[in-house]
Amino acid sequence: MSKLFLKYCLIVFGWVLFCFQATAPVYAGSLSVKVVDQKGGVLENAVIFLTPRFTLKTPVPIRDDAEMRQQNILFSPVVLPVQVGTNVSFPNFDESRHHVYSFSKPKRFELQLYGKDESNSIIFDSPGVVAIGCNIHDNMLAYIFVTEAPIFSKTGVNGFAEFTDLENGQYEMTMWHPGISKNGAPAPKVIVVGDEQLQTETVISLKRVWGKQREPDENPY
Ligand SMILES: [Cu+2]
Repeated sequence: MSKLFLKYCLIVFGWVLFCFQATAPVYAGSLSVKVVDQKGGVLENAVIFLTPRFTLKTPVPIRDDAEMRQQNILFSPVVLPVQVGTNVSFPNFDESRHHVYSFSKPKRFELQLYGKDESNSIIFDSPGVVAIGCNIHDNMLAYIFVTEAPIFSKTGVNGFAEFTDLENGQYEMTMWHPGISKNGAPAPKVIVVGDEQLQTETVISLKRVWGKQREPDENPY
């Protein structure tokens, strides 16, 4: 093999590698948000929203698998964040029938009594909080938070919400929780994402009394 040919091969290989890297973006930014209440206790089910202050190279598609289950006479999840335009299904896994409704302004609806293994779905097309109940079971209560933010995550039992594979740039971070008091949300914060792991901690003040889902009065079995 001639030296010239080898050199040619190396140049071509290098060019292919360069093109591949240029066309296949790798987003390495990650963000971890810890949320606590005013007493310092970790807060589950807080939703963190990220609104990019730039145009995303890869737009986040609207989910088509969002689900609000009815199981063991409870809604699951208790808090479901979705993007505006998401079609949420309401499958029933109980023997008991449910009659799911909401009186909340962004989406008033009623799903008439339906039984096991039946499912209904609703498109949530306006932003805001939609509280959901069941006409048959008073204990059932859940919240669908409909947002225009393309990126969001929810805190787990440890109070942490995680974001990975974020594009580099500036984002505005806002948050919500079903028990949030009138002025309890922290001011929107600008987060600058680069190729590193960011961590932040924030406090949400809760109302003393707010609507929570309770365990059912009747045994579901
Ligand atoms: Cu029910």
